Amino acid sequence: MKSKTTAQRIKRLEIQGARNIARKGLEALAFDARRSKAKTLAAFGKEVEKNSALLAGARPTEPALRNGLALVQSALAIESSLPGAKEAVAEATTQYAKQMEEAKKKIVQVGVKRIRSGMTVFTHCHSSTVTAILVAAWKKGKRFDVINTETRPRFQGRITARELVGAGIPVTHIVDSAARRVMNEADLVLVGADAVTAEGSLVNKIGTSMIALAAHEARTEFASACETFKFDPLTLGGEDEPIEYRSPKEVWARPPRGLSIRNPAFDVTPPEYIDYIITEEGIIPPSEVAHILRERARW
Ligand code: RUB
Repeated sequence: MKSKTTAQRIKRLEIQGARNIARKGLEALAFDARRSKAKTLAAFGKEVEKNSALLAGARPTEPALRNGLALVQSALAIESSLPGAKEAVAEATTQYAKQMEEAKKKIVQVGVKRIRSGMTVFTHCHSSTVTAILVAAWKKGKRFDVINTETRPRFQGRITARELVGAGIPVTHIVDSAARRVMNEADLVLVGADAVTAEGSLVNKIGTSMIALAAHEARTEFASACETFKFDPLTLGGEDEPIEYRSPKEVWARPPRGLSIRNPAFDVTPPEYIDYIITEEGIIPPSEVAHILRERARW
């Protein structure tokens, strides 16, 4: 699919979740690069740059996609011929997709070990990484319950509920504001991540930080399952993770005139509320994020 169409689908949440956004975004970039009619290396470079900007701009809180696009740009930068450049885009996008897939497999292996029979896992929104861990744990014979939020205003929790129920896992669905009410029943809060900052803060679906607070108060373990390519190198350089604000229409389609509505898509959970992050490099504390980002910056 073309970059323009893919960017629109990402904006509309027809493609949602950080992994899917990164995967589909890079596939679109590679698709356009393959079909490019550019006659010179410079023209081709401009096309890739324009498509990258279009895809990256679709949703601002997505370092997994941004990191992949940056990888393509650096692969392109060392090419001196048009065929070489085309090859470089194909190679870099395939490589990144492969790395994402391998990382997910390792996260699932590690994550499954954190799920014990008899426990109740609380999750929020729809994270393909979290559902993969839960489904794999269930397939291994672990028997546990899940509580999941509906996730206003776009109800991504219904995608999670459908996937887990489909796998045979018992799921109790709650409205977001019931999180504190049921927190004492949960043994582990497991959520995904859109971004993790250098100071170890988790940027995830709006409501995550409130759930983390409730978990902290109830002494319920709080963890995120997150590939290290969601760590944002820009935050190491001092930048804040941008938070996407979406259309007020998602909250209230026909509000009374004069009402102001805010619709932030993500919020920030500080490191003190996060017990650990499940990554492809194993379980790490939030304080480890800066080390990993610094190692990457050295490459
Ligand atoms: C989805 C969301 C997910 C992360 C991780 O938000 O917050 O928890 O993206 O997902 P949205 P994954 O629906 O607004 O994209 O583990 O699949 O990368």
